[in-house]
Amino acid sequence: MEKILVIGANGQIGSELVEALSAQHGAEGVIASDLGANLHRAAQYEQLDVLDAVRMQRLIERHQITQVYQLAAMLSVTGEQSPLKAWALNMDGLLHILEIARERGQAGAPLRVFWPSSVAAFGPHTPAVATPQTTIMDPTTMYGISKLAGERLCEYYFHKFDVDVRSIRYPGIISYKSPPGGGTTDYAIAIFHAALRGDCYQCYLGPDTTLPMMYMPDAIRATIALMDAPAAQIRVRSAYNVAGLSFSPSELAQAIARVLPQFEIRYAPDQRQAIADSWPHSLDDSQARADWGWQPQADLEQLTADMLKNIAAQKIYASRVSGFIA
Ligand code: AKB
Repeated sequence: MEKILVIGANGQIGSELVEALSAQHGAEGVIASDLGANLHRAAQYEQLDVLDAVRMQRLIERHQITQVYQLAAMLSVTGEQSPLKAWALNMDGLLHILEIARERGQAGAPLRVFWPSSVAAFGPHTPAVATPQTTIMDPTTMYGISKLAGERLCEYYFHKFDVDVRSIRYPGIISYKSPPGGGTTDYAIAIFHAALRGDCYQCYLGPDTTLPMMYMPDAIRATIALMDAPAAQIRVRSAYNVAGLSFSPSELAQAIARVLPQFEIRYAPDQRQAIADSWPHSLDDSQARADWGWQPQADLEQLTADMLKNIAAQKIYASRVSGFIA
């Protein structure tokens, strides 16, 4: 039986991953962990600072963990506010778990590791359309630099120490359950909340800034499918491109306006524009499709309808909108 530890369980992806893994393995098979309190009422929860390697190791031994999802990280915008902290958190968090996995593997108790990379690992010289799996990577943010370095570490630990580590280059993830934390793609969530409040949304990216995005159910499916795939099928040990959908703020605004015709958007690009401009518009994910059967499901219309319905059902944001039925 698998025993799974999710580090960063209070975050946007972590909270939904714990739910999905508990549905698959039973709540007794999944331990959520994060810095503070058990925000999402996980059935099993341990406080853990990803920088505390000793506690991490004890916890993994005590619970006889077989799989770890190490999701704790600082994203692109907050990373630029504190670059050295972003480097320390993103790199040491990964190194600690890779070292523990190396030691456990050598002791005959192998640990499978998931670590998230990002489209932020690409840069201005990367081909922007249908970005290939293997290409130029020259990230300009500390977050992106840490993701590229992390990818190299994952491949290194796989080849050198046989650590079964797997990774995805996440696009911007869109979800309604938990807020994102300091990314460049966060506008694609905030816009729905503004629309349901009846506010004109002031977008910090220009109207034509196309970025790769993914709806959370697709992101969770991709993550678990990659971790469940037989090791022999995983031919990429840095990180896989996975595409969901690609759209610009104006295309998303038009999709929202098809449901809420009174919705308005205004554009006031700020320093986040430069980050977005250095990232791809779309990804070629043929390797993930071939190796472990990746197939995205959500399209822009579905995503828009689902986001509006679910955020409205939370009631907090829907009060000033008339004519929208959740
Ligand atoms: C961010 O915007 O920083 C993240 C990412 C694309 O990794 N959502």
